Amino acid sequence: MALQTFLDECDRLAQEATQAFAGASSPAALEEARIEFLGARSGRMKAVQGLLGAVPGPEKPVAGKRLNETKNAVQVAFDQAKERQSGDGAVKTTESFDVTLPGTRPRLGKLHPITQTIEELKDIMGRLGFTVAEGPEIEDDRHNFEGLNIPPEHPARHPRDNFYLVGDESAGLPPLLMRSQTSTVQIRVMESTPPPVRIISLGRVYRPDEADPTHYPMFHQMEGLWVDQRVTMADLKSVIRLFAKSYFGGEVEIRFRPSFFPFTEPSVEVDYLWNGRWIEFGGAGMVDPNVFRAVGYDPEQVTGFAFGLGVERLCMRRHRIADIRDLFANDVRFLGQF
Ligand code: FA5
Repeated sequence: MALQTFLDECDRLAQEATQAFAGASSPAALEEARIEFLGARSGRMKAVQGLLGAVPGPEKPVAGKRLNETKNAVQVAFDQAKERQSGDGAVKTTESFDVTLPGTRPRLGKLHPITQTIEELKDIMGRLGFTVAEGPEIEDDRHNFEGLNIPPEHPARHPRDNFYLVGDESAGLPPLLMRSQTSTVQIRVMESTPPPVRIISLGRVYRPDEADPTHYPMFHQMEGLWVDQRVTMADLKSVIRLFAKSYFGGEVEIRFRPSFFPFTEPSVEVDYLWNGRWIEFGGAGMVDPNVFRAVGYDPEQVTGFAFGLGVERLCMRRHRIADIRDLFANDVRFLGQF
């Protein structure tokens, strides 16, 4: 091999390796380039080194010297690239940049409007003396139905209205379901706490409802329960009114309508007025004596009220959101507005 060819080969290698190392944008890319040029077995440096034997004897010293220079240059280029990537290189780099150019603004994340609403509800109810209780989203028959005075033949248990999970009674596995209401937490709290209790519980509930502007198959409820001696329907109405006034700022009109729930007697539904329409945002009532008996409370000693409000419906009215589905479409252009 002619000396000149060998020297050209060395120069080309040095140039290409330097470019490759400088252009490697990640540690992985740099490592790939290192293997290509400096790999001990089949790196290109190794290949050029192998050509040295083909240079005629008298010209070998010149060729060998150039080979060493090339090795050094490639190694230095690699070391510099490595240092630049390890971070502290950023300080030492001599590259200049324009500090007056506008930077890339990081986009600030926000809490989901439902999360914001939940925080606010806890705050308002906290001021009314209610503490927060929690319960599981996967529930059993006792807490979702039986303890709530919903007997086995009651239509509220129908599979069309509930998301049941597969259970196998023959194997001793009781049927479970995604809770259809937060009233389950009333039972859990009263089972484990003697009266008086004054709690709220906020969380997800699940129903096979068709999605439309005011319904979604997963939504949130705020449950409230106040049990003590001589708690009355007047207390229930006062608390709901105080709550609505505090949350909506007094501008909202609400009404109570007689209704029925197996776990309260008497029962009401609560509506707010919006765009000339009454929209139901919750159910409530005086705790049924059967519920007290199921948890071991004496209905001769205590009375209480309970309510369950739809968190989405509260959030929608406050922010004038016309369609509940917008809350769950995960479009940041929409969610970023709140
Ligand atoms: C209940 O779930 C009762 N557990 C409420 C209750 C608690 C009554 C304690 C008495 C004592 P209801 O099924 O009406 O009631 O639901 C309550 C609220 O949840 C409704 O008023 C509505 O605001 C909201 N809601 C119901 N279904 C949906 C749905 N598919 N999507 C969004 N919100 C819903």
